[in-house]
Amino acid sequence: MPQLIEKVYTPFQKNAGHYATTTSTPSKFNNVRGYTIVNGDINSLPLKVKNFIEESALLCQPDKIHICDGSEIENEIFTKSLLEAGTLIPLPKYQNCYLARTNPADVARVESKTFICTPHREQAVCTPRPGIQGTLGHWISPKDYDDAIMNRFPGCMKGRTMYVVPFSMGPVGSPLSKVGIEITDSQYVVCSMRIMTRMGSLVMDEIIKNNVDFVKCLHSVGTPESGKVAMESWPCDPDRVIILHKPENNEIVSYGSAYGGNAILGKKCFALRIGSTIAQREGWLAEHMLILGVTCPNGTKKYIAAAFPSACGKTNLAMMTPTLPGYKIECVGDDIAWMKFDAQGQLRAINPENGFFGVAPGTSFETNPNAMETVVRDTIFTNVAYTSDGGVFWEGLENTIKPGVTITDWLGNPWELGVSKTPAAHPNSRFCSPASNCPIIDDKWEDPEGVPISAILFGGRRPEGVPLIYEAMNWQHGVFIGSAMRSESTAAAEHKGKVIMHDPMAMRPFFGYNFGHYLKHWLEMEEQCNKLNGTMPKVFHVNWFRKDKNGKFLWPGYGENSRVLDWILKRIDGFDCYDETPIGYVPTPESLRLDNLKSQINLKELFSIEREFWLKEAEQIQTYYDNQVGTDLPKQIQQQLNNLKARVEKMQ
Ligand code: OXD
Ligand code: MN
Repeated sequence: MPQLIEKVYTPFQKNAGHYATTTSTPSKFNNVRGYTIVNGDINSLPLKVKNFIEESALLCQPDKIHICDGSEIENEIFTKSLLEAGTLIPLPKYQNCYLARTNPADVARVESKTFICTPHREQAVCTPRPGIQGTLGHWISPKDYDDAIMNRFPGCMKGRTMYVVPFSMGPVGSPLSKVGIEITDSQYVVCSMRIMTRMGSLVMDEIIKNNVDFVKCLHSVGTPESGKVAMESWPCDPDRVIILHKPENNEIVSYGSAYGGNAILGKKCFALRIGSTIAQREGWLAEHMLILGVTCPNGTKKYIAAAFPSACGKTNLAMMTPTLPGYKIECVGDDIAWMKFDAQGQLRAINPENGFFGVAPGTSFETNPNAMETVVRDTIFTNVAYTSDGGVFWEGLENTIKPGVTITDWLGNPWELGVSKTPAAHPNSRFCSPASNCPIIDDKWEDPEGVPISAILFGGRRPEGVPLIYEAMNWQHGVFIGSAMRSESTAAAEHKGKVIMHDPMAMRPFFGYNFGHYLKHWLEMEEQCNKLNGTMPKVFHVNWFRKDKNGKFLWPGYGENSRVLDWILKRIDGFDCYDETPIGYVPTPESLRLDNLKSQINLKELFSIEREFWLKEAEQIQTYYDNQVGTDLPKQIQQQLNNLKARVEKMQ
């Protein structure tokens, strides 16, 4: 935030007569408070916390301040008031579940309005080729950052309560965890943060006891310039949304949206954008990855992390019901992994989140029964449809609708199965559920030491050319594969249509610093591991989404992906069950278990590696690097691409 004591004053003076504080002396802002503390004791808080609250209050001018304790009773009070305001609709078919419907202009992350602020542009983003629009994040100068705040925040919480939410990303007290304080004027956000993070007095006590630094997160749903909110039950200011990050101050400022990653600031803003900058400084990795544990029939268990772009099946993989007999999958997390080497050089991961914020459409008893079991308790659904029997509905749940039950779509209109032409649920509608409700949550999911990671998977939606699985030849090759990831766009962000987009490491919307520097950091992890005499995890690329010429998926996916995990486990154990190809190692035909598969698999097509396709792919990766990364590209990554080109050129 700008240095409030001095800077808040300027616009306040400009707007003389408009703001109550105009004539007050800002350095004595205790005099100009004008708010009541309705919960918590601000004077018992460490000075840095108190300052953050008071500066935010001075800027936003709420009527009341509520310091959240995270208790059950507090949550009940907020839920009741959200029900009264019409923000939440009860779902009596389930236990303690509610539906929120947003302003239709506030339905997804807004990447185009998400910025990283650093003194110099090249610290935050790569320098694209002249005339080319950069796609690896947006930089904002410190001055524009301050201006953006001062143009939006002064007085934005007038008439509202400002909630102070202390939260921990990761189990409270774990050496891998970090804490934050989110200040927000949305009870919906508070309730969501309570599900998605460890939140409340426990965390404030940790800040007080250990004097730990916290990430400052300021959020307001905003007040449109006209002063009129379009939808009382979902105030927001979509025209002026802005999501700001200032890594050098460990600071996040978000205005205008109450939706998901824009507002639940522990998630993308903290755990990924600010998290990746802290990780770079401290020598670890903050990644857009699920974490799962897989136990094979002989009882050995391995943990795997996997990076797929938003809405590409991370939650489904993390909660998979394996079809291969004797296998068991347990879920540690479905979206974010923080990974660090321990003293023995073993990479260990925690899931910094406490809940799932999963994409609802497509989730069903067939595709993800564990998620379905998770969401029927303690869940806030957003922008799904609801049913006259008090339940929810979305695309994929057609066979759950009993005769006579009617459906209301996410916009509140009657919706008829097989008749209505628009989707019942918004394609980016979500469930927000506690991870502890997941029937297959791993018993080590809250282990403060994290779980040992044996393999990292990269993947995306690639309808053409990319085989079901291939293994990187070494760490550098693996980092290259991650950097060259591409995937069909989805509804998780504001992109239009289905285009194959570059989404390096599945992190394109989430880098907190220059992508070239990020790759360098990834490459350096190997050195760190070697110094500790550890073993690097193996790296793989998977693609469940390859289609045949008629547009039909070549691989059944979901539980059948356990067959792919089985091969990965064999490779982790050092079995020599691969064939070398120009793009990496693929399973020998007999090593990928296809026994008892219900459908016939065209293995040849599923694993075909076409010279023309890969020449073109290599060319497109080169263009991408040249256009987007430029001189920031580490030379080892360019070398990996040269090697790929040379190997593909030699193909018959
Ligand atoms: C998410 C996303 O919400 O990636 O997890 O968009
Ligand atoms: Mn995600």
